[in-house]
Amino acid sequence: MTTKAQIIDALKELRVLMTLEEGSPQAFRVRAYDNAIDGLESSTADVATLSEAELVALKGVGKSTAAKIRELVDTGTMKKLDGLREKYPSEFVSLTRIPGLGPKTLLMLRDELAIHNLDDLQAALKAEKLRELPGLGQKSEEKIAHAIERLGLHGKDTRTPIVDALPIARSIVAELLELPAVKAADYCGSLRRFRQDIGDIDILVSSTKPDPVMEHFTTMPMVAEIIGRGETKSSVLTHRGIQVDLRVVQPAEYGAALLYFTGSKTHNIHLRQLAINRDWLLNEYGLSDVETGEVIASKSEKDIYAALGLPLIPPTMREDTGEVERAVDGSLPKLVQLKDIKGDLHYHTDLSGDGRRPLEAMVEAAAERGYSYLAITDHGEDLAINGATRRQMLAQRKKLARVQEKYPDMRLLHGCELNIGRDGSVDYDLDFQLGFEWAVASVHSFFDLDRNQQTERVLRAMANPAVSAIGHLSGRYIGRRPGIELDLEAVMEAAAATGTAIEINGALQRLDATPEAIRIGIDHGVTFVIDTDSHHTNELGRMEYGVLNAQRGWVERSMVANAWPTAKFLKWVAKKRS
Ligand code: DGT
Ligand code: CA
Ligand code: CA
Ligand code: ZN
Repeated sequence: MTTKAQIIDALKELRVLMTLEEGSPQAFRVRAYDNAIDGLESSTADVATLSEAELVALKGVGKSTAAKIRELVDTGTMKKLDGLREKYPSEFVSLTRIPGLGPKTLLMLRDELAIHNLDDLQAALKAEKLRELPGLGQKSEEKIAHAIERLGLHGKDTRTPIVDALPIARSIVAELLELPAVKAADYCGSLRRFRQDIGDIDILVSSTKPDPVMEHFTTMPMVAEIIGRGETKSSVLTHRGIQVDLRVVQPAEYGAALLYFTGSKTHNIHLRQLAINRDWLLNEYGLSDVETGEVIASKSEKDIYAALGLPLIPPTMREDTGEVERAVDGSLPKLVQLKDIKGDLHYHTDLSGDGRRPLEAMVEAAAERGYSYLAITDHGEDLAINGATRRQMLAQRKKLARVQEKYPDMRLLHGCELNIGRDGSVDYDLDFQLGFEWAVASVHSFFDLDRNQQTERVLRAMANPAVSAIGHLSGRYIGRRPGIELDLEAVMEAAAATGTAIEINGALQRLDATPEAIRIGIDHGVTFVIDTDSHHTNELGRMEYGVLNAQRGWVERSMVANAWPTAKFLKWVAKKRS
């Protein structure tokens, strides 16, 4: 049984390995996988059941990729992929995440200095070996060492960015749920708490027959190595080097196990203390009376919290940073929910060089989600290759007015994603900027400026009346590109003072602003917007991730501008622009 998610996952892995093989992400064969992944993601067909000819008929899928997909579905493996995995082990591949290490450089490091993993690289940096190679110098050594530091990569403890872990966990859970022996399955641990990076994936299954579950789990095609296999507990390592732990528990204990394995450890310890205060015991099997051994609650998390006199604390809050105290005194924040969101305000069409679908299709997709309003924000002209000229923007504005007639229930705003320049100025001139009805301004360049300079440019952008929100605040890619450094106290204070919203970006590889930044923003009374930064109709689902990240920062509905009704939202938007 091969799912669409597994096929896409295999192609994504092939894509990364082919980048090494070909020496460039722009190589023809790499681009071919990009197009195929895009085609499969856009298709609504059950791709695992398609013939080779039917696969080729999908947009972007070529003959050789179609053959590989059939090979995976029919045999459970792809020879090409297996060969490349042998050639490039996962600990070597993971070095591609470090900025400054392109495929060509990495292969040179391997051939010239025998660098096969992070430990080797760090030893070579320490011995100042890189500077002896062509194209590298002392500067590159410093840059790479700084990136390793900022990304928090430390040998074996390297954490996996959520964007890599979540699809794997969801596909394993979906697969296990298909087994007749499985009553319920969830991923838990740090992933369920929606941390930006995870140590390992924890999967929990409810079943009275653990045997077939273990068998299935340890023989999945993604498994590279079985670390341990027991009756109710197993651990495996995937081909990409991610550890996955599985636990099978009895249905009656599922809630207690879910609570326990979701953690965090410190949250659990705090709850256990509340239990002890009542002469109860809380563990992975349930909440029970110490003296009689009688089980007080164990079936669901809600039951256990309720028995302790608490409302259900959302997984995103369970870090023991004050949530238990707030629950105890009845003042747990009412976190924003996906269903509260009424529109998207960072949204691209193919007018942006990196946009993938036309205006009509992008608007249609937003209407299907039932949004009350939507801002189109293609890139401003300063963004190399991807930006739109004044003429193009004005033409789009006319076109949008016509599209608006078809959607009486959704207010369309003509907006722009402005680029924050080195000095904090943005594209076009103020008159033209104010001609838009909404603008998100983002940092897309000069990532290396120091903290003062970065803070200054963002402050200057926020002082601009045409800037409604600051997009992806740090400009980071989790685990790959460290963000810009900012004086967050100063930024949030200015955001509140100028009435500029701070964006919470749902792109899973970004998840900006960070929960820490959000909490500082809340202290200053900042207004937030939660956006998807969609470039394709298949990216609207990111709103869920934006909401979960907002929850990690304890954001309530009232603080989110795009959770407000249309009239209130429009009034707020107009206020700063007037
Ligand atoms: P990670 O994997 O490093 O991103 O973080 P977690 O939170 O997923 O931690 P992990 O995988 O070691 O364990 C999963 C959960 O199991 C953890 O969040 C809480 C629970 N847990 C593990 N060990 C202990 C423990 O010694 N005491 C308690 N109370 N809970 C534990
Ligand atoms: Ca974990
Ligand atoms: Ca674990
Ligand atoms: Zn954007």
